Amino acid sequence: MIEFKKALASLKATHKELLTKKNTKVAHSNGIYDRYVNPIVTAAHVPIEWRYDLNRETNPYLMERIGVNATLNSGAIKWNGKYLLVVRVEGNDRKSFFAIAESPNGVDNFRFWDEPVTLPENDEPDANVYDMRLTAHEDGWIYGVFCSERKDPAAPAGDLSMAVAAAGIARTKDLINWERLPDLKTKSQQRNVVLHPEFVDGKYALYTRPQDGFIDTGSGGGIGWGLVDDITNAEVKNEKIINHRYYHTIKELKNGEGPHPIKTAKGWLHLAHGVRNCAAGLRYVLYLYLTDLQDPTKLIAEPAGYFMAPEGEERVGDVSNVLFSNGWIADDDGTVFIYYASSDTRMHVATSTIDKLLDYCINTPADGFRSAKSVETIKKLVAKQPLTPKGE
Ligand code: M1P
Repeated sequence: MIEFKKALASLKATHKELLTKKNTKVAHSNGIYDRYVNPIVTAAHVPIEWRYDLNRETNPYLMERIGVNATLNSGAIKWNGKYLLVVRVEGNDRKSFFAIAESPNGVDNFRFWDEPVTLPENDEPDANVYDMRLTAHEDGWIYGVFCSERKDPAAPAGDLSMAVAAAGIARTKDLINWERLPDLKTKSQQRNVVLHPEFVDGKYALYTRPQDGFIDTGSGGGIGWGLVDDITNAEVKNEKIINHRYYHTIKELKNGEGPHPIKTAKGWLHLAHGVRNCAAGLRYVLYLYLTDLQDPTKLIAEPAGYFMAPEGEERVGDVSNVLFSNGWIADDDGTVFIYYASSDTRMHVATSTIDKLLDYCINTPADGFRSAKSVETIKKLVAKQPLTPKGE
């Protein structure tokens, strides 16, 4: 009996210590953004009430009854002055679900709300749901667009891994009660679908990612764009590729829109992920691009290469060598909180400002697609350096 009491006290104390741990910026910055020392949401942050039966009669050994494997790819929104993440929580059973974690300052003290999100199902239930992007749309609703995965009905008998990915759509006014709308209809499978926050030509606009199969984007070409008349019965009939993939770049294999773009004075600022293949497997990095304010499909600027790539402990996890982001928050003072997951395992934050991100986007050289061009770009930079007086 004393053992149970001691174990429970220790469990609670350890959890509290983790939740209240202060986060600080990493000393070194590249001038573009600041990383933070601690991950902000991990499996260990998940409430102990979701994992343990705390009743001594029914759980005398204080065993964990429901394990959590990872907390990753989270949508984000500023809500009533708080920084909210709609976290993809993945159980030991490999099922993901959504849960809201809230912080007073955006960089630490994230706490989950009392219960996970109850997401209504459609007629054809989802096997797995993940990677929700939140959009406070000008129509007054907050939309959550996410991946809904189901077993492929065309899978040959005995194949238990073939799946079909579609964009699920739900909306809410309070982030507690969610209305499920029909999944997006498009010509192909979809993942990484994101709702643009404004109407365009009086229609809802979606960033898409057409793909040939569940994993393979194949002829998909890149990040797409499509307009929808009725979000309660959403169908994209025509998709236009607005951010292309190219040979020998960080996104040659596939790419996908991150959170919805931020509206700035100089254009729509986009965060996306790019994927390439190598001997160690797929490598996911983050990149930025800028599109025209009047025509969000028109590319204005795109720096060469990645904006952020996995570093240090970020490199290792369930699916190693992955950075993925589907949430960021732009504060009124221009601070941008970039929420990203590392290696499909844990959540982190990096901070920057709108001004810095625009400067990065506009003034970082674009990809020349050849080694010789990269050398040319460096030589141009060297040639324009201010002369250094001898002795300095
Ligand atoms: O494992 C890395 C990521 O793989 C998928 O992303 P994409 O569709 O771009 O390949 C998603 O399953 C994502 O959740 C995951 O983080």
